[in-house]
Amino acid sequence: MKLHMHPASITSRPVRLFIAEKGLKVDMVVVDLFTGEHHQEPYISFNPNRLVPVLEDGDLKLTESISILKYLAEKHGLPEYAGDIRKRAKINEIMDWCNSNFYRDWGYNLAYPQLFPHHKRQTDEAQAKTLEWGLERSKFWLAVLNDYFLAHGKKWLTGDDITVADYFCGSVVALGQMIGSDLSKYPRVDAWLKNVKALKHWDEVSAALDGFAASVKDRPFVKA
Ligand SMILES: N[C@@H](CCC(=O)N[C@@H](CS)C(=O)NCC(=O)O)C(=O)O
Repeated sequence: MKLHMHPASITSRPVRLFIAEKGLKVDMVVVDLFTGEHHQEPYISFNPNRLVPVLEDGDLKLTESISILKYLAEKHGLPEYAGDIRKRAKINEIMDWCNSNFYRDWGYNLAYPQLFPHHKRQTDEAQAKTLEWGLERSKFWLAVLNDYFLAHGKKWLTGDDITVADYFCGSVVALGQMIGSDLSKYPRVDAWLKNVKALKHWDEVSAALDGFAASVKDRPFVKA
């Protein structure tokens, strides 16, 4: 198996972390996002989305980090994507929530327009309005995560056991650190994220992202 990824990619991180934590045998292939390798052949024929990660397992090719996480867990019979349909339904629910509701505002309307030139809006006014919207909606979603999904007071998102949902959502929520967000106003989110970050391979898998965060830490970000 091969994972086409970049070490500073938010959506590659949960897959790389899962592979490392579970000791899976997957070869890493770096796609250099900084030189635009993903916008050139042969990559654009390989993945017309021009995004990472992509998993290759023989003639199976999978885009989408969530699909990859679930496939890896199922292929190896791992409990992180459990067999019971009710438990699985809750894992699916929080991953869908995180990828659609939360990430859209937290990543694409708040963090990314400030971090990446190709996400920046074309006028100052459009940029300011996007960030204002992204900030308000992100605060709303963080409160939902804190007061609803994590109201059970357990260690992981769906209960006492870690699942692929913690891997995916943990990486997405941790993106806030790039713009200096302070999650202490959301104590259950803060405590849960600390559990994710305490995973043995978190630091090593996050090294490139931490380096990027350090390089932008003095910028004046709009942040939650
Ligand atoms: N929904 C996709 C999103 C993948 C994605 O956005 N990848 C980013 C890295 S985090 C990327 O490849 N960006 C390249 C670019 O924006 O040019 C997934 O979860 O795998």
